[in-house]
Amino acid sequence: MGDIIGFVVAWIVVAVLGEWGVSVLKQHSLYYYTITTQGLDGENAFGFIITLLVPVFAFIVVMLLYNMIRFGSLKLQAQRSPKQFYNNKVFVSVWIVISILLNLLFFVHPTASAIEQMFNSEEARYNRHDLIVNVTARQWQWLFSYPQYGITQAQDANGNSVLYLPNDRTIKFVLRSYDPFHTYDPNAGVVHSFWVPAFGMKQDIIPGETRYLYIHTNKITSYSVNPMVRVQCAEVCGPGHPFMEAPVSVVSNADFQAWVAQQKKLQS
Ligand SMILES: [Cu+2]
Repeated sequence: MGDIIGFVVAWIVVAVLGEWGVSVLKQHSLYYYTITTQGLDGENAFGFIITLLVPVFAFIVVMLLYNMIRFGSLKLQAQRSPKQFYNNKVFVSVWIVISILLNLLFFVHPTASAIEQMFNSEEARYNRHDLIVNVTARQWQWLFSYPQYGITQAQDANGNSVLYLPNDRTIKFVLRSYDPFHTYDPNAGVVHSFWVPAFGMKQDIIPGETRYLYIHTNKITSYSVNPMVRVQCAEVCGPGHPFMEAPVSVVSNADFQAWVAQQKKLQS
């Protein structure tokens, strides 16, 4: 009985310390940096799972350490032999029932509820007010065009590709892999992956296919504020792969309109 009380006390102490650690982590953002509502959903789902699993993890680790220290064989030989048993039906039953319930819970939430949220964001496809950004991935460069604004290739003063987005807006990325500068076969593309770490989302780009990624921006920020705010290819696509990146800026709507006007001048 004394061992059970000792173990339970140790378990509670470690679990409470663990939960405190998780809450500190949450305050400092579990992901590196999140700038979309979708990224925030992912962060919340991760927070939900980790909060529930800390006591489970603490139980296993404390059980292991407690048994090693308390019932270590060297110590036992010198002292006494405790009552041996090979099966504790109550313990095994409770363990199995809790495991099944936790798995069922995680299947329903956050997994199934996240799928429903993804379907909801797909409905943005029918929303004409969303900002459309056409993304072309080539070896080794990202090209961005804004068909609603007549911008064929967004670039900075030095001619490098840049991605500008207005804050608090749903954006539909249309993703394709081909090479407009490849003279003999523009469709001889390879697999790339469109990844902005701060979006909390990623989508592979397959030659010959058109894929989509929907995000809703929720923070004014840029690559100079945090390096996670950049497009980075996340699928090995040749020697230039690590350098296949482009800076991202999320700006206010007024700043976005000013940028559009400036880009239009650059295009002509
Ligand atoms: Cu690539």
